[in-house]
Amino acid sequence: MNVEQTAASIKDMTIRGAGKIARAGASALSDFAAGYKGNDRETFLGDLEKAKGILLESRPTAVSLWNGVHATVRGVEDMRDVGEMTALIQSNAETFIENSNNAIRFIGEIGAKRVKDGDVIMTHCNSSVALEVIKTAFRQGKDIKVYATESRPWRQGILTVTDLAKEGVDTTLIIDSAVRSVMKKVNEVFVGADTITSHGALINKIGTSQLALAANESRAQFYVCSETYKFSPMTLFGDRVTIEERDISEVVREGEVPSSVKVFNPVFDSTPPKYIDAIITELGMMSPGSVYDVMVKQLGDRIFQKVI
Ligand code: RI2
Repeated sequence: MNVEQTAASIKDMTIRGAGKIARAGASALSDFAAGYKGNDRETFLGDLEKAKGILLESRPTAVSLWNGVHATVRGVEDMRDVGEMTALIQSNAETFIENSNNAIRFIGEIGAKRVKDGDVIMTHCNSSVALEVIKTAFRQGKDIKVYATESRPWRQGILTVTDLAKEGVDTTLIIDSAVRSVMKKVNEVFVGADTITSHGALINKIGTSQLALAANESRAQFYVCSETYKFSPMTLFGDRVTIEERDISEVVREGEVPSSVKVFNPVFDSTPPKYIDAIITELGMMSPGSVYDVMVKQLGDRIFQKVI
């Protein structure tokens, strides 16, 4: 898929999930580089900038896309000619995608250790990383039960329960408003992440913060399963995370409510760090309070470069 097609598929959610959109962005830039015909360095850099812009405009909240795109173009400006630049982009993209896939596996192995035989788990929306934790625990022979939320309006919960059922996991679908009532039975909550801020707040699918509050109330553990490329460098410098709002047609059919009624359709919400027991990353389990240190270490000298 070319850059425009990839951006359109991310926007209309044919490609969705914070990790998947990051890998799709990297892959689109790799294809753009592989198929590039010209040999003027400045023209290439201008065209690359446009391609990055098209991808980054597709969805505003998940920093994974931003980090995937920037990891793919890292070092390009230091290259002498277009041949070197396109080769670097392809190799960066390959490395990013490989690391991203490995991270999911590591997180699965680390997170599964938090699951005990007989545990009841809740998850929200459709996170490939949270699902990897649950499936790894199940493959280890642990007897588990999973409650998965429907996740209106896109109902990604249907993907989640289908995936878990294929694996053979004892899975129950619940409507979003059943979260607090069901939480009484739950030992652990595993959710994914779209973005994690420098002070450890989680930005994830709308409704995630309700699971966190209900888990806190009933003393269930609340775990965030997140690769470190979902940590947002921009938040280090004070930027707020833009919460995507999608079309109201996702919530109501035309004419279903009086025209004077306003409909609000935010896609993500923010869970404060105090409700998060741990963030499970490819670097290990960490507290939300450790995110700042990890980000600064990972950025290294690049912290002095423009990341905003
Ligand atoms: P993985 C999804 O966003 C959900 O919010 C999910 O928790 C998050 O991405 C992380 O997904 P959307 O694309 O990277 O459905 O863990 O809006 O697959």
